[in-house]
Amino acid sequence: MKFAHLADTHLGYRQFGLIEREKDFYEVFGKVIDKIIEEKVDFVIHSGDLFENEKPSPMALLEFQKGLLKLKGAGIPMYAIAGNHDSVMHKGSIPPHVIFKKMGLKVISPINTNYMQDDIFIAGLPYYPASQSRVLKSKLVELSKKAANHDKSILVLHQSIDSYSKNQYELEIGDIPDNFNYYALGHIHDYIMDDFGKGKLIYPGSGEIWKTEELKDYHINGKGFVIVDLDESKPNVKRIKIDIPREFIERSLDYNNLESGIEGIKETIKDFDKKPILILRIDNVESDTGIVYDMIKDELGELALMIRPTFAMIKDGTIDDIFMSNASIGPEELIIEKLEGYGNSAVDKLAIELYHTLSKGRIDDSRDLIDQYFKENYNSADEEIDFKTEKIEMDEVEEEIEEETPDEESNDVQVTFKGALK
Ligand SMILES: [Mn+2]
Repeated sequence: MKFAHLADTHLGYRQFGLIEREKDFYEVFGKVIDKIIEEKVDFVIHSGDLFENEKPSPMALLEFQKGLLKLKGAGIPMYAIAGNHDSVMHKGSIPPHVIFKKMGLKVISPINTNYMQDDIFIAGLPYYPASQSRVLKSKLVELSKKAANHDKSILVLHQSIDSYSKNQYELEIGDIPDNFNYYALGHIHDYIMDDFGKGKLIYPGSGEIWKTEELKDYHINGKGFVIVDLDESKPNVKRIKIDIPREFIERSLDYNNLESGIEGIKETIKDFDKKPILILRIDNVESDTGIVYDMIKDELGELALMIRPTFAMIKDGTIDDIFMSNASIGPEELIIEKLEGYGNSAVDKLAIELYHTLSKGRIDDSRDLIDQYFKENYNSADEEIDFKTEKIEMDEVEEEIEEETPDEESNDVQVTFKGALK
């Protein structure tokens, strides 16, 4: 039994507000699907953040549909959970994954927590925020008990764990049940492979460079996914690297040698198939950064998709870092662009107001804005938001869809929580 494990594909992400970057993410996803089919796996697991957000654009939905139908055509089922990006915690909300159930996508959710793929028990849960980790932990205990009845089992989660993400995590490594054979994780965008429980714990990493902070790991591990063979006593994990469509070039330049520095970069990137993203640091800047930026843009603008320079100024003997992105895109514009098409002016307004208050460190004002927003839009003043209730409502919607359209092509045993109780 061989399966592919991928995560954090973030379809629909328009990095730097550039359509080219959105297409890069689609291109990588297409390559991953082709490679999966070539490898003749038995099934696929996606560990969350399939889409960049919970309301993907038609383009993002279509790109996923294309991949899913290709897999279906090759007889390869796909299992998926919702991540923090593609799930919502509002009342009555469902993740976009649900749209694809009729096309065979097997959504692992709080109600459909587990499936059987031949003799392999596949269980998982969508992303739970740190504030809900108590609920998450109790659900993990239940899944662990169920897994005990099977020889081979896989746990699918979209969470950070303290061992791999020191600063921010929802689970400690001790919270993870140790009786599964494979831990198919998502959320951390770097590639992580570890021994855990009865087998392996893997974060395959994101498919593309979602944040420039990922470059360090990218240069070591590349981007891609893994293929896992569960026939051995311990899972055999093979890392498959998938070339990303364009490179990110990081360089430091010295203001006093700017021309030769620029010339060097030109030489490096002039024959690239696709224009790279340039991340430049210019040290010892003595003049107006605008002049330096214009000079870089004049020389390299045609060869690069995006130039992101940082300037280290010489000012009164001290060095002062200034970040300057493309002048046409400021944070406020990015927020507006990001929210475009959501059709929710109340959220737009809140986001912009929060940007203004938070960037000025006005924490109390920000809190008031949020409280006011929730009071107006979701709850009466004295009613607490109950995540659990919302989840149940979400499950009911999912179940309704299932009942209306029994999946006749699928022979998988679907044990739901409610079914198991009965
Ligand atoms: Mn992600």
